[in-house]
Amino acid sequence: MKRIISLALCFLILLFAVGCSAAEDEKSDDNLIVVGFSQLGSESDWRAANTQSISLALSEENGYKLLFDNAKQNQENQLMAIRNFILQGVDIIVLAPAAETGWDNVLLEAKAAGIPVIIVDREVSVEDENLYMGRIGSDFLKEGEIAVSWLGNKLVSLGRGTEQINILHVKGTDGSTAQIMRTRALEEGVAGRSNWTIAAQLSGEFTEAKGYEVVRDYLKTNTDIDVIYSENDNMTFGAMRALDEAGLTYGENGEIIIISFDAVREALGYCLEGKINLCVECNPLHGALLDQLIKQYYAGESIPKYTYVEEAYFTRDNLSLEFIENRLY
Ligand code: GYE
Repeated sequence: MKRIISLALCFLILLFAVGCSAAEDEKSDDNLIVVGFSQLGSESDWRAANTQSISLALSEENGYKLLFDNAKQNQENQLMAIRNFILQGVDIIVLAPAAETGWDNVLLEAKAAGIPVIIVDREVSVEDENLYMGRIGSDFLKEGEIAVSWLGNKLVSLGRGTEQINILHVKGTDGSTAQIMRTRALEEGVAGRSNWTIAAQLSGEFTEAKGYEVVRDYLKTNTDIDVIYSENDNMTFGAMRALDEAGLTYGENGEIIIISFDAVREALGYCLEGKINLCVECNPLHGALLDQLIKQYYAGESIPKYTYVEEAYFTRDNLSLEFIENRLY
């Protein structure tokens, strides 16, 4: 009998505990800011670092409930995800858009539902800029201009300032701001220099697999290249593999100068080894800034329309192993 009573008592205590924690959960959930984050994909190391930065900053301990959707590089999936977030009545929508255009309707729907939208990373091109509250990201044109002017100086320092220079251009996802602006900087740079030519423009979609494939196929018929301008590190890794297979040399001691964007840890390692000549940084750490903007918004403060992240560029000369090891991405 004693045993039965103590069992029943345990059961009651358990029920009470479960009830309490459920109630607590409900209570704390109510106080959390619910954020629906439509991430465009997981195509690159940069993207993984961006997702991680935002997930860490918008944690439950920091007052958020994060609903995450990975669109796998497909804008249709992003439209669906945003419509789902609206249906679920989230407090804020964060959008990392695959392409610049095609957002007007869905952003109007979010606005009609009274849900503010913050854009991260690439830009959206919409008729009414009030369709989103603010954007956090990079100045992609500036990144491209840094690369072009570095190349000009590098060629002069090698005594090749007036030589004919053939540039193989490996482009990121067509229609994304990172592609549009990095491409614009290169095309303007080439237009302004009579001895530079773009040998070909290949579409590598920001992935290592595609970067490898397009460069490998190109090299089957043409190996007369002086420079590879690759719009992200993962495509660069693919291009390096294709060059190795074709028996072409590159980097500080090779025939082909390699310029890469993002400056993720692996690329900086290659840069330090002299295999990549220039890494232009694209900073994926948007999490803390995003958290700050959302908190400002809830405090009734106005938030800036554009917040640019800080970026640098790296060559073998300004890198060290210690710096690379301590880097967050
Ligand atoms: O450079 C690339 C990623 O939009 C900044 O997208 C981003 C670019 C980045 O996949 O690696």
